[in-house]
Amino acid sequence: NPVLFSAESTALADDSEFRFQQDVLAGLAKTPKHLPCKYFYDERGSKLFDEICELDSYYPTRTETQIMIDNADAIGRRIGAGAVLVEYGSGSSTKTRKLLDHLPDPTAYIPVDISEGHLLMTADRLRLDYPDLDIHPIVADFTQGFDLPEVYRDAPLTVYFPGSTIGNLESSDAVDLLGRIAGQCNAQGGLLIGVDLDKDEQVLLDAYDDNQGVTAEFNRNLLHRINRELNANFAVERFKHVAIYNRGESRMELYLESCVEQVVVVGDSQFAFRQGERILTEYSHKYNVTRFAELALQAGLGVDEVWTDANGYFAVMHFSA
Ligand code: AVI
Repeated sequence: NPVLFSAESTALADDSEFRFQQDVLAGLAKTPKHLPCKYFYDERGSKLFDEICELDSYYPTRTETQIMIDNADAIGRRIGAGAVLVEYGSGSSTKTRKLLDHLPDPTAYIPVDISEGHLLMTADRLRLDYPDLDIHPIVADFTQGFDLPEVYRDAPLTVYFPGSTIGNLESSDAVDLLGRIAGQCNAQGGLLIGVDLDKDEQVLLDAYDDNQGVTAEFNRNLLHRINRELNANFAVERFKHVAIYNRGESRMELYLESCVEQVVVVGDSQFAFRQGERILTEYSHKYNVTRFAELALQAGLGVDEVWTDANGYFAVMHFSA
């Protein structure tokens, strides 16, 4: 079970605060301005994201969940007996329970998440419900790489990466991350990943610009976070949420658009905005099964099996290294 030393946790927190500051200052100094989407997820951002997942118009969560339910036995057989399951960006591990329930005699579950409080609370709950399973949480930013416990080196290791978070990375970063995953899962293991598929533009626009304004609030929350944590003075109501579909790149793009000409102070720095100038806050790439399999192949992962829904909105794919 986990041994989390507070000194290590403090170092991680200091390091991540410093990175946040550096990334924000560098991103706002770029032309066009850009803020990394991984910073959406402070406490309020994570809650807003959970609300997005409940919206009728946000199809990915319920579609992926249904694919997992409909194919639970086949997925369990594919992963096989005695698995060590490592989940990237585990959050509250809701989808994972369904998977764990269908795995034959799993050895361990290793949830990996950047948000320590959430992760440890979830791990405690899981220990109560799965007393025979070794639950070993790791506080880490999986995009930066992390070490797995040595004890599981020879067990069949499956990386579980649901939610289509891979789509939030640019393709070269996605190949790098998939390459690191290929290095983690051994010959008996593999990767089980959720991939959002390209589809009708209106379905995408409704999902990323919902009529209740939850996604708009989720996007703008990044500015509230910067104000609070980096001593900034964004007038948040002077930025509007913009979601566009870039057909050439098969991706949704989220922006915060300045409604007026204005100057914003972040710590000791100042940033000028023209009226209508946008900050890019997120890409959400939409693949097709063949294109994603080709991307994974560049990282040394070969596709074994694919499960999709009747509309072809989403795919759950299994790969081996
Ligand atoms: C986490 N990620 C897969 C979500 C997505 O759909 O790209 C984040 C999100 N952005 C706006 N709505 C949801």
